[in-house]
Amino acid sequence: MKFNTKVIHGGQEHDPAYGSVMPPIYQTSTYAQTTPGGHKGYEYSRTHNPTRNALENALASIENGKYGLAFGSGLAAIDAIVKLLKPGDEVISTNDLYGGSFRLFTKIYEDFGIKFHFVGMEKASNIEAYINNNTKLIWVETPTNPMMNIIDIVAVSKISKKHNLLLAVDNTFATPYLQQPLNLGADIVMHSATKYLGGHSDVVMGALIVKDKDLADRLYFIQNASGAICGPQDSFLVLRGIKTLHIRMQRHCENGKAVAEFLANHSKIEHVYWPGFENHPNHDIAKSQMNDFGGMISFTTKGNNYDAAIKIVERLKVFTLAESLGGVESLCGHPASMTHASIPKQEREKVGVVDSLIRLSVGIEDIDDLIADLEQALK
Ligand code: P1T
Repeated sequence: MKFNTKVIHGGQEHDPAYGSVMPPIYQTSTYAQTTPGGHKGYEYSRTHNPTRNALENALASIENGKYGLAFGSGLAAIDAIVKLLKPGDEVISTNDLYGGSFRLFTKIYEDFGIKFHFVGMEKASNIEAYINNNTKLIWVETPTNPMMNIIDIVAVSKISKKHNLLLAVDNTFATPYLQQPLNLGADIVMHSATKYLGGHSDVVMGALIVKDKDLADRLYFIQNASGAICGPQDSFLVLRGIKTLHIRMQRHCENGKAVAEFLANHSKIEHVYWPGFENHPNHDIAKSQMNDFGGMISFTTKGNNYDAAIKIVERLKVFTLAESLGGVESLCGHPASMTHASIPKQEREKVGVVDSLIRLSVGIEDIDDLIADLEQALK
C-alpha cells in the first residue's frame, strides 16, 4: 500500500459487530467476562481498548512500523521511552528541542540519576565524543523546535548501531508524510499527535511506533503499568485526522514555502529559518531525508527587539497567537516567552532562541490572506 492509501486504510478493519466503516468509540472502562479470564481479548481499557487499538494499528502502518502505542500526550510518550532506562544511564539529545522535552529530561529524570548531554547534532559525528559505557539512548528531534535544524537520521543511526544504542526520533514536525525515521534506521518514532496527526487542534495525544517485538513489549508494559493512555474519544478524533494527513501536509508545505519566501524578501526581517532554502546549513540532508519542507518557520526581526516581536504577534489576526502547531489554522508563537520559557535564557540563546524569534505554524488557509496578515503586522 502506498502512503496516501495507508493513511485511510492502513491497519484498519471494518468493525466485526455491524461492519461500521469507522471504528466505534468504545467508551468503556471494562469488558464483561463469562468466567475469570473468559473475555474477547479485552479486559480493562488501560490495557486495551478497541478504538485505541484501531488508532495504534493505523499509527504503525503510516510510520512503516509494526507496533503503535498511543498515550495521553506527547510528553507521556517521551516519558515512556525514558522509563526504558535505569539510574546511571546516559542520553545524548539534540541541543535544540521542544522546551517541555528539555524540562522532562532535566527537571524530572536527572533527579532519578539519568544523565543528559545536549549536543548540536547538525554534524552527526559530534555525538561520538559523548558516548561511553553508560550511554543507552540518542534522542533526535528533526526538524528541531523551534530553530528548524535538520539532523541526518541515517548518519546518527550508523553511530547508534555501532555502539548498540537506541535511537528515538521525535517526528512531530515532519510527520510520516515528509519523513519516515524507521526506514532511516531509527528504533523508535515519537509523535506529539496533538499536532499534525490530529491536525485540528482539538486533542492532546502522544504516540510511539516501533518495529522490534521485544522493544514493543517493553513499551506496552510501561504503557499499561504507568497508565498514561489516551481515551477512546480522542483516539477516534486522531484516527479521523490521520485520514486527511496527506492532503493537509501538501497544503501546509505549499503555504509554508510561500510564507518563507515572503519573509525572506521583507526588509524588516533578519533571518528566516526554514529547511527549504538552499542556504539552510543542512538543506541537502533535508532534501534527501524529507519529501518536502513543511509548514513550520521561525524568523527574527532586525535589531532583535523583544517588544517589537511581541507587537508583531499581538497584531497578527489570521495567525492566532497560541502554543502548539500543526492544526489546519495558522498559529504564531514567541518561543522565548512561551514554548521554550522553561529553558534558561543563556541556554536557549546559545541555540538561537533569542528575544525577537517568532515561530509560525503555517496553516491551510488561502495563502493571500496569510501573506496580507503578515504584511500588516510587520508594517
Ligand atoms: O504537548 P504534547 O502533546 O505533550 O507534546 C510535546 C511535544 C513533543 N515534541 C515536540 C516536537 C513538540 O513540539 C511538543 C509540543 N509542542 C508544543 C506544544 C509547541 O507549541 O511547540
